Amino acid sequence: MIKAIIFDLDGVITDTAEYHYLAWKALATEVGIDFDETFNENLKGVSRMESLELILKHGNRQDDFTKQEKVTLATKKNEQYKTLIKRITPGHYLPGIKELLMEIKEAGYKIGVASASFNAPTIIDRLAANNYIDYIVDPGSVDHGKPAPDLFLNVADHFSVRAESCIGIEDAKAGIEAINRAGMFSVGVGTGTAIKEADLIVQSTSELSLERLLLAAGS
Ligand code: B16
Ligand code: MG
Repeated sequence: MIKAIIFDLDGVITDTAEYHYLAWKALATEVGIDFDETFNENLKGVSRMESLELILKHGNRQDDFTKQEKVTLATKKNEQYKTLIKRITPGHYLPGIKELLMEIKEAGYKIGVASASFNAPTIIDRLAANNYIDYIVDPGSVDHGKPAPDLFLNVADHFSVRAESCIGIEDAKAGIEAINRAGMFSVGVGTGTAIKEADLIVQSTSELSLERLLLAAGS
């Protein structure tokens, strides 16, 4: 029986991917690396430092910086990102998500957020979504990011529910793998092949409803 529904943030609750893209693009340009939106898909759901490594590798510059210099680069990207997310308002939910959160909350299920982002609490604040969300994982508190299952399992642990009693919703390949490895029912949002391993696939967040989720999960 389903007891908790766990949301990814970027690409599921709100569309911060564009802001990550703009901030990484600016940083990459500074170090002489170019990348497009197709490459950017690889960064979705991936942690800040791992994203930087992927970008440097893409530009064949992974050995050109010390660890400290890499931290400085990642911090610089994050400062730019933090400026961009100041634009987020309570009007910036992805289609149908606010209504879905309200529906789930009213029905008495637990709602968790399993995002790789250290900025998740700020974004949830800016959306004014705190009333719906019972728990946000601190990504610094788990050993491994997505595609490892840790972030999702941490939420189940917090709610004292079994993984089989959770539905996880994601937009990224790494995120779907994390949910599947956690042993939860996975829901993929999107049109590309990234989410093809999900148990249920929808093209847009507007197609999600509590009834559809529960039916698909057999609950
Ligand atoms: P931060 P999600 C992920 O969010 C983003 O998709 C990914 O692009 C980003 O690098 C990661 O959060 C870390 O974010 O730099 O803000 O800590 O999809 O897991 O909600
Ligand atoms: Mg995401």
